[in-house]
Amino acid sequence: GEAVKVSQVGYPVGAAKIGIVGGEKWEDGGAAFQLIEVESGNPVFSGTVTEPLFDAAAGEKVSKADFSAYNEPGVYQLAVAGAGRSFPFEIGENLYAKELTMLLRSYTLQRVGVDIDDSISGVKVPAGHLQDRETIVSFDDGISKKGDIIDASGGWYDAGDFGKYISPAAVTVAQLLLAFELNPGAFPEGQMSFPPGLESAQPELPDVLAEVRYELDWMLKMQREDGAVFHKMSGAAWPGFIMPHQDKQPRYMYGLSTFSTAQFAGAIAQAARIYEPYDKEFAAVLLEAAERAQRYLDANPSFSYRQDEGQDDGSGAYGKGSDREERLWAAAELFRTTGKDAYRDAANAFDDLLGKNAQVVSWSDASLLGLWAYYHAEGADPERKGKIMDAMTRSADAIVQRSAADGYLTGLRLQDYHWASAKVAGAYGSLLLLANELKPAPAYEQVALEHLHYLFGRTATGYSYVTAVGKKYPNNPHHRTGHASGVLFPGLVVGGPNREGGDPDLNEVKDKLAPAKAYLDVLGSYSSNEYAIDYNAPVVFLTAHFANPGR
Ligand code: 9MR
Repeated sequence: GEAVKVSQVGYPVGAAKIGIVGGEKWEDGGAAFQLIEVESGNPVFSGTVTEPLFDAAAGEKVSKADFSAYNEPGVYQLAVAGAGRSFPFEIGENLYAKELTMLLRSYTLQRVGVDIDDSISGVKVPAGHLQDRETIVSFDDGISKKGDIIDASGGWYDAGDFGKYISPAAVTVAQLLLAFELNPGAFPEGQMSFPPGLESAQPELPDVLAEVRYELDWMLKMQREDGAVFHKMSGAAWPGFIMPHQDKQPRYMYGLSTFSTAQFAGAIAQAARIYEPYDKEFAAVLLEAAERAQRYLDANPSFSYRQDEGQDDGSGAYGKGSDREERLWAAAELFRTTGKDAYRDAANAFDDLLGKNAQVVSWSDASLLGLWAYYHAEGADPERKGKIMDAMTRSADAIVQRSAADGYLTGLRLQDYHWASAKVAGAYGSLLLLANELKPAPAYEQVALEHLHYLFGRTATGYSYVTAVGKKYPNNPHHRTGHASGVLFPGLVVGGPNREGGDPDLNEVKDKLAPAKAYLDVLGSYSSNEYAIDYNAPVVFLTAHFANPGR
């Protein structure tokens, strides 16, 4: 399975199906390939691979084996003369439902403050960080006082560490809710098989909304009376590789930023709209919180991000130097949810962001969520909608073009192989699907699927970047609870190749590795092998689209 790369999950009937063969010595354009049915051992389709093309990201030549014309459901391997055989994979009608469930259940397994005993994955975690009920404010600003105590219990751990941060939380919640909004058919009743005690108390709520609510309830606790939102909370020092309940250090509220307040307003306004049909009372609580956050932003029009001593010593920074992208999102999402003119006018103040190419969603840039919300708001200005359409299709076209020239069929540029490149691959796929909603184009959908094939194992390293998905996947993710309990949590998207390095293990070897191969499946490599909630989110979005039988 090393030289012949395929989606290690499989290819949908009717879609393009391409395998990739490469390696330092690969020169064999015109080599024969065969599709072999695993059960019978019989070849069912054959062809020749394309002329080798040098792929700069992988640092080697690659050829493509195209078996798109073959559409019989079954389990197959791709065999290429002179290179070997791929891992087995499926061709099928209804793929990816199992993977979607795994990706979603990862959030349940990351819950803070509850006992988890999950027979499906074998994950067993005693409730941890009960001290979050008494989170200590770390600064004075006239409204908060150093030493104030706030209940900030619950939510999801951000990643392989134990921090809880508003920026990745907001964009994660937003992408999960958007996945549900656009593909309700991919989220059937009972999908999550919640571990005992974690079932939703609201049987009418779709499982994904019950899970997201766990995070929303925590986010609401991060907001002050005046509408401002704390940036993050964590211990003062990085915890070791221990179980959550063994990390007894006090936890602090750190920072306050206009961009996390705006991200909060965007995600919470979106949630207010989506929960409304199921739970009017909760939706009203959400809407009040989002509007209060927006009032704080209106009263504090310049960017601010408190930096207090020691605040990044034991947790991630998630810092950026602007908040306009997030302010656009907040105003546009409130406009869409409420229809109020004041929010439309507030969103209209960000015209410059409508004119540029659309950027993928990330914790450091939520503008695409703003464009999307504005476009779908009733009463939106048609001229601005036209600009949004142009911005999104221009970006989508550029990804399609790059994918056609790329050895592994993704839109990843050399500079995209930085910390969390796998998330970027998911986000490129998501942008294509959003563009496809505005202006349906078979190429947008197909190239989005190529990004899912990449994430599921058709990569230069031969790894699937999702734990327990495919045949060769990360076994040693930088994940404290998994490591300390000895259980690999399934369905975690890891950061993936990162040419820039960032941890001692990767730093030692990165300069000898091609960008798309700068990945280490070792515990210590937090800059290439850590999981985070916002890495899973775009992959949920992509997978939900292709798992939705009604699409
Ligand atoms: O995902 C984040 C990535 O975009 C940043 O480059 C990196 C360095 O600041 O931080 C990543 O987020 C980490 C966070 O700071 C702390 N928790 C673990 C996150 C995943 O590695």
